[in-house]
Amino acid sequence: MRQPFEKVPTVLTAEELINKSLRESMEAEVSMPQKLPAIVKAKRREAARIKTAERISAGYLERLVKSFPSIEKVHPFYRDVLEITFGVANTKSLLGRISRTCRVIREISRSSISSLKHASTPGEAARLRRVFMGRLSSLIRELEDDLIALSSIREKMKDLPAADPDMPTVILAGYPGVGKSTIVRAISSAKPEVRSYPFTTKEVIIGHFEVKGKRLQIVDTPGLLDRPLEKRSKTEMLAISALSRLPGLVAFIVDVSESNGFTIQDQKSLYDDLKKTLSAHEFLTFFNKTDISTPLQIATAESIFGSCTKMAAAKGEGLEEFIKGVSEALEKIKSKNSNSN
Ligand SMILES: Nc1nc2c(ncn2[C@@H]2O[C@H](COP(=O)(O)OP(=O)(O)OP(=O)(O)O)[C@@H](O)[C@H]2O)c(=O)[nH]1
Ligand SMILES: [Mg+2]
Repeated sequence: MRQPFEKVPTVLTAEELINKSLRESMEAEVSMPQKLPAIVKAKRREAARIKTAERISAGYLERLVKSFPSIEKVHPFYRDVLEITFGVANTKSLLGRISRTCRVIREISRSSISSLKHASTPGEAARLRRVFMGRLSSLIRELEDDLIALSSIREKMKDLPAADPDMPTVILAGYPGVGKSTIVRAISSAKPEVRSYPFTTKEVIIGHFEVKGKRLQIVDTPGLLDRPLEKRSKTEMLAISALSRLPGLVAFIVDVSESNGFTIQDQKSLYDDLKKTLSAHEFLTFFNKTDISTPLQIATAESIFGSCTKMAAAKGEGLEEFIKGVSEALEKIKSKNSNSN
């Protein structure tokens, strides 16, 4: 699974970067003929220390900025999540500040090395190097908050729930207790993964299954697509917006037996509500718990939702039809998308 934020290395704190730069600069080795005058040796030694500190600090910061995925190019799902967690504009200006600092470090290194040429004593050469290290340290220290923020962005982004936004995805929806988790467990080839959104404590459950050699992804988000719109908080809406970036369809599960405490009419209201929220997605409805539903309940569900695939997920009934239904619908969506491209 490719994840654009995987390549971002561990972000050092400002102090760690300063210490690393200073330590390695003092260990810089320069080989010089023994007979050189002391002042020449001092100048070469101090120049090597300055260059090493520049290479370690600016080099590290440049790599950090470069390793960050291009915000314009990442999948919109990741861009949405970045917008929610830290803000795309904030992230861009933070990366811009780090890049600017790199340029300033390179500049002051150059000018310190050229001042070294005029040093007349080893003591003066050492003083110039110390002045450089002081300026370098304060430049890096100014990035302290940016580095902390970048570290937290990295932590959140590299462990996102939607493992693969390019994989055809079935997003499960329906009131609590309708049997969504039962379906994920029953059709997933392995134990479904459980992750949390970086901005809420809500868990996202991702399962994978295979149809004719093709891997499909099934996503269950307890507590997210199971309530009417007006009861949701802003972050929940943003989570739904991120979710809506996943390519695929919504499988709406109805508990026809009404044993979850919601009438079929309640469930239809939720369905209508979600259709408005996820307006770009195709919806496919499934009737679950038909093993404990009365003929009247089934007839009512059919009069409200039309004819739908009947399941009894807990007993393993209707799972084949579920898989067939969603994979055919996903195929249709795919060919429609490739025709419109
Ligand atoms: N009789 C019957 N019970 C079922 C069926 N499918 C699920 N159940 C039961 O219904 C209960 C709720 O199922 P879940 O799969 O946890 O429902 P859910 O939609 O994931 O619920 P939340 O996670 O709370 O949103 C469990 O006790 C299941 O065993 C079914 O087809 N028939
Ligand atoms: Mg569940």
